[in-house]
Amino acid sequence: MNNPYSKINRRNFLKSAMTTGLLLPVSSSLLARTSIAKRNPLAIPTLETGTRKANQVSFNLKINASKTAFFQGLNTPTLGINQSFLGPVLRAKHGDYVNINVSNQINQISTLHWHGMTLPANMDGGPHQEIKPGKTWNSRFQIRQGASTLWYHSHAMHQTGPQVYSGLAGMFILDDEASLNSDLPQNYGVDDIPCTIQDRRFNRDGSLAYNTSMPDHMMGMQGSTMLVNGVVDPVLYAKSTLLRLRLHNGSNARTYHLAFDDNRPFYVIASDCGFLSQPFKTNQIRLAAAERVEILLDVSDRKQIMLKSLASTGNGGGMMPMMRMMNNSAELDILLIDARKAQASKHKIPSSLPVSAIHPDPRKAVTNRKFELEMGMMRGGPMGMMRGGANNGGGMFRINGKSMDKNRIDFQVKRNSTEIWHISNASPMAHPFHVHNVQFKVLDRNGKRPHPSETCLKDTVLVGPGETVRIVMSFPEYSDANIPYMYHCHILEHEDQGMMGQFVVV
Ligand SMILES: [Cu+2]
Repeated sequence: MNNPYSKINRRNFLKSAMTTGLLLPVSSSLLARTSIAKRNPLAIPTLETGTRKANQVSFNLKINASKTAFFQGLNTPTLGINQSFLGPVLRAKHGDYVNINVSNQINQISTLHWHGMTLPANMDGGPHQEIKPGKTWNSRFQIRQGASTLWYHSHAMHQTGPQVYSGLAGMFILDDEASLNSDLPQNYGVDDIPCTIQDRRFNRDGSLAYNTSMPDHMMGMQGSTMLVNGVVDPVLYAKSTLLRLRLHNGSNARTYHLAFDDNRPFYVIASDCGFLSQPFKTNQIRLAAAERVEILLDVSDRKQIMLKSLASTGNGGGMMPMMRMMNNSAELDILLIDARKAQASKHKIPSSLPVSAIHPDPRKAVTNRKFELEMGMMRGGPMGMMRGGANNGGGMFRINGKSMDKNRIDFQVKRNSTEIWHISNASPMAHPFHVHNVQFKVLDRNGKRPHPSETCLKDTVLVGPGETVRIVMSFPEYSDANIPYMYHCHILEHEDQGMMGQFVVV
């Protein structure tokens, strides 16, 4: 994607680079908002539905290194999948047998993980399915879950953060009969818009800055230049007065507090792995790294509105002042929506939504497991972070006292069984906890009911400092005593530094 739309000149770029290069975050709202004439049309990713024979669908993906012109006159070295930055939107249907060839054309080991997908462990694309340079990996599985907005990304051991940051990610949309027959907007790129939201930091030469300071390692990599689908300062020229936005937080670390600048309400219809039971009306939603929500947005007043991330008092609150200061929680402009020429939509906000899969039943749980998320500074004070190194097999980022070890299976679960996991956060910042292969239901947060937007099936849940979140999940029928699935923090720098573990299903 050599962005042909880029109208950002060097001066605007330097403005951006200056704000992003400073240690202390500067709110983009302090700067003059980029005028609409200088904004870049939102790119709609290529929709890749593969080569189909009945319900057999084949995809060919190439991981490659290239350059992307985020800013006019500056070429940024990037990684991409079938394009220079990010990848196409893959799309398949419940019941399909997908066959995906992933060829690695970069000079480092990589993987592609199908985030949110139920599938055999050897097809998952985690750290154990590494693809060496020049090699091709074949992943085959049947889509056995319902309509949802999933995604895919690199999951290479210790390299997930830099590889995703450079561009190895894309959206994976699943359909089912109920969603296809529903009255929801579903005209791709017209009234059904994929939005992969990412923050980046650029150096003056246009290259991406990555992990340049201690806060980057500690808080995860954040930047104050916002991209949607790889476009800086994007504008979506709405074609319809009712938009379905698939909002995907593809950022390495940042949690967004999404709202529109006129505070208008919108309707959450789905989260990570399926639909809510009914649309949930709100004017603000929190979206942690790796989470997705689908919203319906009424723009029939044909105005220009800005999707923003509101300033927050930290990544979940309760942080120590030093960490709160380092956490970039400034207000950010994300996507301008210009609805002045929108055509009247034939859709309306529905009263009910397509029924998705059966939710796991906590009464059937046979096992309770406890997970404690820890960061180094909790033991031995802040200098513990600086020392790094191992203690009890643990580095600075741990789950239950241990850092990830590819050669250690942390536990076994039984196929077709139901378990309740208690995830506690003993660190001073929030962590988005992700489990491979399952869709779970959030039972409670410190004993309180979850937010209405979290009441559908999910694969990632944010756990705030001092919080215990209980989730229930039923493990599918796939089993493999040797190849594990991962569970981990989806702040990719935390994952790379050890906040990850592995389980096998037997
Ligand atoms: Cu984390």
